[in-house]
Amino acid sequence: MLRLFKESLTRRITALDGEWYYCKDETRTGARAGWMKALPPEKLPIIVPSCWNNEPGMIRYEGDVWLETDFDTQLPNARLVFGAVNNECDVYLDGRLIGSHYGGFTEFSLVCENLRPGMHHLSLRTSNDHNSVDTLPLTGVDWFHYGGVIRSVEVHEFDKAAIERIKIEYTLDAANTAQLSVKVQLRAFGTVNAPVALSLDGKTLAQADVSVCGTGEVTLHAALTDVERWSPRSPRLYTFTVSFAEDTLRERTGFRTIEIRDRQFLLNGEPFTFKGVNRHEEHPDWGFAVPIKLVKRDIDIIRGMGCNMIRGSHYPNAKTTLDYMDETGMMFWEEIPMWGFPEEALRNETARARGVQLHTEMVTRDYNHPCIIVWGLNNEVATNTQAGQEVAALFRSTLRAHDTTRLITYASNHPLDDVCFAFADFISINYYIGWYGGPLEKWPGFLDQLTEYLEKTGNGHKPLVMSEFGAGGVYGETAFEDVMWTENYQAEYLAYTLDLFMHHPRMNGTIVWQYCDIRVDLEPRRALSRPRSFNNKGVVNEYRHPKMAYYTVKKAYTAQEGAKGGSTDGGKRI
Ligand code: ADA
Repeated sequence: MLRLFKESLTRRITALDGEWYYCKDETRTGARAGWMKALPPEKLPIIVPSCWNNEPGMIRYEGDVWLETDFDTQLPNARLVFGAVNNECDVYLDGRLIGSHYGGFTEFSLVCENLRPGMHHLSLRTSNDHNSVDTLPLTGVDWFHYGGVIRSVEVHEFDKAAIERIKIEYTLDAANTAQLSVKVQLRAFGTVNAPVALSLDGKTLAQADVSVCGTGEVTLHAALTDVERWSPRSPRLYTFTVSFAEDTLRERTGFRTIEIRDRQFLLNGEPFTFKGVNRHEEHPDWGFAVPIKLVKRDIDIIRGMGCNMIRGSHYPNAKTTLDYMDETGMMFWEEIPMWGFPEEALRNETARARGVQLHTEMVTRDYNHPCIIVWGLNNEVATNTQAGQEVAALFRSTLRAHDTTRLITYASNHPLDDVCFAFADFISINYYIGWYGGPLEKWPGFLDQLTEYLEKTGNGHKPLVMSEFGAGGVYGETAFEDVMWTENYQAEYLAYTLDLFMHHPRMNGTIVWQYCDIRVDLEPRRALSRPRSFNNKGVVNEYRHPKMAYYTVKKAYTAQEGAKGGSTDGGKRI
């Protein structure tokens, strides 16, 4: 999948990005009409990756859309890799169904064996349908249900051998020696007896002879001395190469530790606080299919604001986004799109299974990124219920089965009656006093109550983060009065809350809601609470033009004196 480094110097990889054709299937009769073989003449051109809702006349469309393209292969075997298709996808190759996938923000891929060399027809039935029962996300979220092939599609070709995945596990000691344990998943088309080798900068670190028939796995061990640690100040990355018969694959990581001690976050043993923003990977002209150039610009703007971390609200981001955060030393919180689930939906077995699937796909895809320091279980679900506890336990154990190193949390909007805090390594609270309820001055009293509740429930030893707080300001709207929807009220709100939280003895970080304005659903009932059908709490608008609030956040996050958030790192810019 398109990365910011070359994934393989030898493998034949063809990106299918470019012009495809699409056709709406409002009556869901495409399959019966044989659309997997060829779309009807009314088909229209579409650029992939993209969201079809950004095509003329398609903004309100929710339902099935078919897409098609052609590609050629030379080798007998291939893996079709889909960066993400929002939200459901059936894949047909040369008219035959070869697989399906659920979930709009994680990668999936399909193996195709014994392909004849030459042209092939790829056809997708996709759907952005949601309901209020068991879809992830449900209907009624506070963003827009764009559908489409939102990330790149690639064809990886193989002769006999394929490296499927490289998972780089390590321990790091005080003398900066990394003990590597590199798990390599392999596939052989037939039987392959060959060495698997791990190398760095052309030097072989470890090697093992394997015999693979079908799929196999091998773990290679090596020690790396004098490792330069990854940190926001110095985001050093190491690119490893694995070879297996004729296939090679590269994977990049950085070495660092992340832990909690004495109610503090420690990166490489150094205390730090979160200075973050929530970011939706969205733009009104491209939907979720944001160009890499825009991602880079977003992260540069966020860094320029003095942030050291981003919460990827509310779904896994593109791999290239993670690559760029790896390169720039931006820490990241990644989560799945389980948003606002009421108790009943949390009890739904299909929804739970989908949650487990998406967590597994997220952690499997992204394990090697040093930027990821936090996994988020979900956002604002009914964590004040028994069903909430069951889901938190299930998701936590799912993540822990794949990753024992990163911090786990979830964003709670039940600060004073949450019963799931035991499943979080640190406490994350979404709260909006001064916007949805009560005057700003109610914040200190609320923080006292929260501190008391955490003590009472046995969570007093855990770090505490404000994972969302913010106010809507319509770009360009100003007044002499501190009235809602003005840039000046938004800026005032953030100045007050950031000052309070960053000086609060119990607080370990702030994540402002939110980086940019985002499109929300177009239903009339939303219009009153969401002017322009946008969530206007961005500190920049949807075109990334700064509002007054941007300068407020920048001032708070770059101030070195006095504020806890700026100085618990001993003045160092972590
Ligand atoms: C919630 C939610 C966000 C957004 C925010 C708001 O906290 O997690 O996605 O909807 O509220 O703007 O109200």
